[in-house]
Amino acid sequence: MQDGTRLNQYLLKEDLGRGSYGMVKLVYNEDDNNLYAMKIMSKKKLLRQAGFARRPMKGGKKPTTPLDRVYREIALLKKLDHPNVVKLVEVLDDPDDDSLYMVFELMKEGEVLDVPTTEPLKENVAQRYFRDVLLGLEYLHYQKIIHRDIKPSNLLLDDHNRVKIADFGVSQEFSDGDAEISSTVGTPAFLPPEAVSGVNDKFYGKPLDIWALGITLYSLVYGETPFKSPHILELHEKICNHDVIYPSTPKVSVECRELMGRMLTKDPALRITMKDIKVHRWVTQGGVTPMPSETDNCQLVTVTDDDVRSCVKVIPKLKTLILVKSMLKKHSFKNPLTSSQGKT
Ligand code: 8R4
Repeated sequence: MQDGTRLNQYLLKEDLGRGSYGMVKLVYNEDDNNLYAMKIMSKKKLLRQAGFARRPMKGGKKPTTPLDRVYREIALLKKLDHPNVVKLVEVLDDPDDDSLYMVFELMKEGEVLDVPTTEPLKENVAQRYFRDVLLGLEYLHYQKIIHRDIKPSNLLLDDHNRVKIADFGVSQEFSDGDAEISSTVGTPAFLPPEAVSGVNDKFYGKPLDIWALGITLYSLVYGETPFKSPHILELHEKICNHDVIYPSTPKVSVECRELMGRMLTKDPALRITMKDIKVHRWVTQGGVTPMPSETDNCQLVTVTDDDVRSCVKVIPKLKTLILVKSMLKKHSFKNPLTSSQGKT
């Protein structure tokens, strides 16, 4: 084993990528002889940035410490069970150490598309992926979770060419109706006008995810985001005031452009909703392939105090943790899974 670092039954291998709140490594589970993806996070950082597990608590049972909130959120993530949401298998925690380890099913093919690219997806492939993301996102919204960072690099492919949503690092739970969001986290080029204009101190979460989904679809079919600038204020200005330009190449159908236009509607109140995207003619191929209903796609997950208590596996103090940390400093962002298959 090149690194030789171990955490319980997991042998730590190459880096896979970096998400919003920590890095993700390829690991080998000696108990079941399978590969997994392990996200390594710092509890301190989670608490300091307070971007994880912000749950608006309206009366009722309130968690005692901020760390309780983190664990409650982990308990929820662990209970999520949907074919288009990356499955969290196990969480390891050393109470005396700052690191928290989340073990996910491995998505062997990695990110759906590395944007920008000169080789965007064919429209029919983008459509298949988009339908997967729609179902995953509908499920998250149904669980009252706003993802807040939908983008191609957070959409992962498994070996059956199915897309699953990853990186809940900045996700937010909301209580009723829709979340009112105030801070701006997420990726600048994927943020909607209401989040960057500076005139609103509150905006809704679902339309924010829908806008990001629109930028994502645009990126999948054109290979780049519609609004670009190296200067953040200029980027914001474009997002708020510029029309979306649809290049003449690659050729994209009017149906697809029309859908993108409705997701990229500047006014969040006029933006298309999940319900209407699901029956849009580009998504259903004019009614030929309808989407499953919300009822068929979603089942509400509830989190009990017992879930919170049992969601993490407590691991004993390990000298190897020091090694893991030193490994965190040297990262390569290549996909060792596909690059080892002889591609150059
Ligand atoms: C991430 C789960 C991935 C996974 C993009 C997170 C992010 C890391 C960069 C998304 C993940 N199988 C996060 C879990 C959590 O919250 O930051 O299963 C996986 C994951 C990543 C890969 C595979 C993967 C493989 C190759 C290249 C890139 C990512």
